[in-house]
Amino acid sequence: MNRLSLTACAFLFTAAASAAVPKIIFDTDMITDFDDVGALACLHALADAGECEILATISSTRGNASVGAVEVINHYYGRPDIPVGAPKGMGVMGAYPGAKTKVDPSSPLGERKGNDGGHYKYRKLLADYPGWFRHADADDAPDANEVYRRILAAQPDGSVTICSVGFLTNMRRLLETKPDSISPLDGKALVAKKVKLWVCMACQYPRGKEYNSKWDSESSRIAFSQWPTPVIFSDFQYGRDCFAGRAVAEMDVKRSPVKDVFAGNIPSREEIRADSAKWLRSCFGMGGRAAWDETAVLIAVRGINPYFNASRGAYRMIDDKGNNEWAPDEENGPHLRVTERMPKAEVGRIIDELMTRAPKHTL
Ligand SMILES: [Ca+2]
Repeated sequence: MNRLSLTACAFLFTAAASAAVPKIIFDTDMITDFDDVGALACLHALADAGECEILATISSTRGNASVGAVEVINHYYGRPDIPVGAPKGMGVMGAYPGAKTKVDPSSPLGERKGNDGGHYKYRKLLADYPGWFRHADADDAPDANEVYRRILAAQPDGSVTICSVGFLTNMRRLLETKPDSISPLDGKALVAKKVKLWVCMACQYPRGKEYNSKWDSESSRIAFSQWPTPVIFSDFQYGRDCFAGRAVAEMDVKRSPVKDVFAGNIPSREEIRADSAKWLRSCFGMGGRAAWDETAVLIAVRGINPYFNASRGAYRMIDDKGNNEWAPDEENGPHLRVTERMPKAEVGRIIDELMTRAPKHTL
C-alpha cells in the first residue's frame, strides 16, 4: 500500500471513528443530589478518552446555582466554554416545596439558610471556586430552548444523544418551540430530525412517584408521551442499589470540585454501619451514593451492552400528582428500561474508575 493510500485510509478511519462518537447534550438538575456531579465527571472522562463529544451542559432548574456548578465542573475538566442554559418562565427552582423560591443571588455563596433544598451544597462550590463559572444565578444563563435549537440545527441529522438526569422541563419546552430564525422546524420536528436517542434518568418501576418525573409532572407527561425518537430509561430501581463515589471522596487530590462534593456528602462507613435504616432510606452504601445519573451517562455514551439488559414498553404519567407507571409492550413500546445484567457492584466500579480519572486538560 503506498503512502497516499495509507493517508486516505487513515483519514477514512478517523472520519468513521469520529462519526461514531456520540454527541451528547447533558441536561441536569444540579441543585440537590450530587450524582449529577458524578455523571458530569463521567461524561468529561469519556470525552477525554475520545469516546464522546460534549455539545452542551444544560440545567433543568432555574433561580439557583445549578448553571454555575455545572460550569465549575466543566472548568475543572478544561472545557469552560461548553454552552450552558436554563429554562425560562417555568420549571423547578429548588427540589422541596420550601425551596421553591428564587435564591437571593446577592447572599453569600457559602452561607446556608435553613432548609434550602440543597442550594447550599452548590452555592458553596461556587464560593470555593471563584472565577471558574460565568453564571452564579441560573436565571442569567441563556434560554435552554435557544441553546437546544441552535445546537440541534447545526448538527447532522440523527446524530445527537440527549442525556437527561433531572426534571423534564426542558424536554417539554423544546418540543413546544415554534419555527424561528434558528430553524424552520418546530421543536418536535427538529428533535425527530436531529436526535438519535434520548437517555432519561426518571420514573419508578412498576409505578410510583419518582423525584425527576414528579416535580414538574406536566412536563414529564408531555415529554414521555410526545417524544419522537427512541428513549432509554435508567429508572429509580436500577440506580438505587448501584453504588459509586466513595472512591471519589477518598481520592488523594488537592483541588477537585468533584472530590469536594462527594467527600462532603457521602456518610462515612461508620455512619452507615451504625444506621442501617439510613442506608436503605437514603440509598447510600459502602460504595457511596446511588448512581442514578452516572448510569444514564454510561448508556448514552457506551450503550446498553455489555452492562444492562432492557425491556420494552412505555413510561407514562398517570395523574397530576406525579405518579408514573410502566406499561410493558415488547412489540411496540416506544421506550426501553434497563435492568441488571452485569452485577451492579461491577457497574459501580466502572463508574468509579471514570469519576476518579484526572482531567486530561487543565486550565
Ligand atoms: Ca439529577
